[in-house]
Amino acid sequence: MIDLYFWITDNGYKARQMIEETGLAHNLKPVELPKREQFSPEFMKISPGHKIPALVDDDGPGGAAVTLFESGAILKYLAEKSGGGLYPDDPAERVIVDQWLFYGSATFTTHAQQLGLFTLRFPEDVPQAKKHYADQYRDMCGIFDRRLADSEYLAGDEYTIADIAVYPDVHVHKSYGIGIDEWTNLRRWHDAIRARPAALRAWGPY
Ligand SMILES: N[C@@H](CCC(=O)N[C@@H](CS)C(=O)NCC(=O)O)C(=O)O
Repeated sequence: MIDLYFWITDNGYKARQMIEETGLAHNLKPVELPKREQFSPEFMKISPGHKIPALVDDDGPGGAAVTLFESGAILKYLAEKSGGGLYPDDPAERVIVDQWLFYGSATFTTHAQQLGLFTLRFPEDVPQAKKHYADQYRDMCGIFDRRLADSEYLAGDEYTIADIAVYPDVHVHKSYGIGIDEWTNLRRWHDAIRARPAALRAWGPY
């Protein structure tokens, strides 16, 4: 059984959306960040950087228990464990998935989080920072839109873990004060993912 350590944040939803897609049996373990539960010694044995998402699988590779943090690593792990097709076997297709997966995890979400920080949580109004990160976010929406003009999903014709790595920070665009209707391909991609049964379950009650 998999224990998935989660909170209602962009990275948390990536892992939850993925595990819903796979259908793998799991326990959802909320880690309430506002209560600083991520700093508990028990949780930090699993995620030493005190970040969700994380997981513990008592039936990991070779049958041994495994602990794992970092959303991108979790998406790859769950895809390979489930064999459900969200991460292709073909090496040529994998490099495309990896490219957009890492772009989503390392570049897009990292900037979107800073936009969220300065828009929603920072105690002072810092207009330059808000503008800088809003410009970055909009630039990346344009990058996704141009990619999605040529391809149904980010890595090609099929929905993959690369899409799951990007979707949450597009889905919460309104909370960042940004509309996405001007990017028609991104809007089409977003609405198709939003309608997936696994996504509806993942963004529902926990
Ligand atoms: N690169 C990491 C980022 C994870 C991350 O930023 N997690 C945030 C919530 S979205 C967190 O747990 N923050 C709590 C903390 O840093 O104490 C990933 O992709 O999993």
